[in-house]
Amino acid sequence: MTASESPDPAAKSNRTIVHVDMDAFYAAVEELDHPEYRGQPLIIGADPKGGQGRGVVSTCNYIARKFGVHSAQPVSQAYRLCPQGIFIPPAYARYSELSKAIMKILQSFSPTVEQVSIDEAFLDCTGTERLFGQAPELGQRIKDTIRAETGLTASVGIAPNKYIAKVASDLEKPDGLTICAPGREREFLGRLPVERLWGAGKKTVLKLKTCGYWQIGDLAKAELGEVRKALGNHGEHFWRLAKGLDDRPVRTGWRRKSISEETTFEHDVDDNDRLEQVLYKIAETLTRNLRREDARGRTVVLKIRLTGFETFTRSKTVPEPTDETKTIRETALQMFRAFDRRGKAVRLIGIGVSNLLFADDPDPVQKKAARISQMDLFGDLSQSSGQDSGEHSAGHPGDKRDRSERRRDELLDDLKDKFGNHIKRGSLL
Ligand code: DCP
Ligand code: MG
Repeated sequence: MTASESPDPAAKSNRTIVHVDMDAFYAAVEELDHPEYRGQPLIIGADPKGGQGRGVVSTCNYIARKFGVHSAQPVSQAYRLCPQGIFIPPAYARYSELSKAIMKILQSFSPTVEQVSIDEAFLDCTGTERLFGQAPELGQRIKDTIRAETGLTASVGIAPNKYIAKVASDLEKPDGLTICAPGREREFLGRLPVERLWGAGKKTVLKLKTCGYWQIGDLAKAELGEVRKALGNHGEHFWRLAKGLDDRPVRTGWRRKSISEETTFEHDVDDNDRLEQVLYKIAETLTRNLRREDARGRTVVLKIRLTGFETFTRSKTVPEPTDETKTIRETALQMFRAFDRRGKAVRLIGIGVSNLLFADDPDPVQKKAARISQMDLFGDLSQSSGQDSGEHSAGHPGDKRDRSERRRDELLDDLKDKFGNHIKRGSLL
């Protein structure tokens, strides 16, 4: 039994779950550091190059949103919608610094804080009434403390479970505070559109609407059998959410779920050799980042965006969690070679790795698996004599390759740390 399956006595009863999400986070940090940007449309993302830029928008302030600018939009489009906007590239180190400060503040309200992204976290504040007051007071205190200590505004949702708390924090952005009292879950969700079901993508939403479920309340009233017919295996999950039922505990110790690296080309690229070279480089950077975080992943994802912005992903799960450049590169290349571009050139290409496992994972099952992988690693190093240690081992041939590859990856990481990124894999071979 994994930790997430274990019975949690707090899960079923009246919990006080808080969801905090910072407003226009990257843009708000830039406004904080550069008061001259305030009051104007501010867009964080790749250089728009006077409308010829090829990257995407990370986020924008609420003034820019009025022009129709939003996250993940091509910067060229953002520029067309809002040419008078201020466009600036992201400064991740600063956002990360403030993110840490915010998470620290949240920990002063509860020991159970689950960070889910750079600007977002759940807190289980069950039983803190005597310390911080009832939900409205608690929410206001959290917002005020963040504001006082960082100068930034947060939106807060408070509800008996994670799903409703997350929906609530988004309803009155920016600077919102929205509360759903216990017992009012169905009423709270009832009139919201099915797009608000957590985890429902475009396909699920379309299926729901085709069956006549437009509002969450429509789904809550439906028979489970009907919902299963419409949505298959996921039916029950969404049906329970619609009824306001969500037992998931707040779990401490956030870990990223995936890691990725991508390149947008200045001009769309049609040449397969060039694309493979770029994938080669992306695999290098990505796996180096994986190793830096002591993480390994099982699922390799290839992302391709073609001329015209059509975007595709392909994924493949490898037998063992890995951080090995060669395995990840070859898996991505296989998917790339099998992908039919139908003659279209490539605008963006990237690789992601998900199903991540960390060496110091708190989950006992994962920890065990990670420890086994670590033993592999130490087995390799302890035999180190400047030769390919695989030759001394009694493992199957796959192990041999794995170990020499690992040695090569680590050597290259060290060289890059010392001499910079221009060190190339080829020079080692
Ligand atoms: N982000 C990004 N690319 C995306 C989405 C988000 O780089 N496609 C980054 C920039 C955001 C930050 O993550 O500032 C947090 O994401 P949110 O979805 O919470 O968006 P914001 O905080 O910017 O705005 P909101 O007020 O809607 O939460
Ligand atoms: Mg946010």
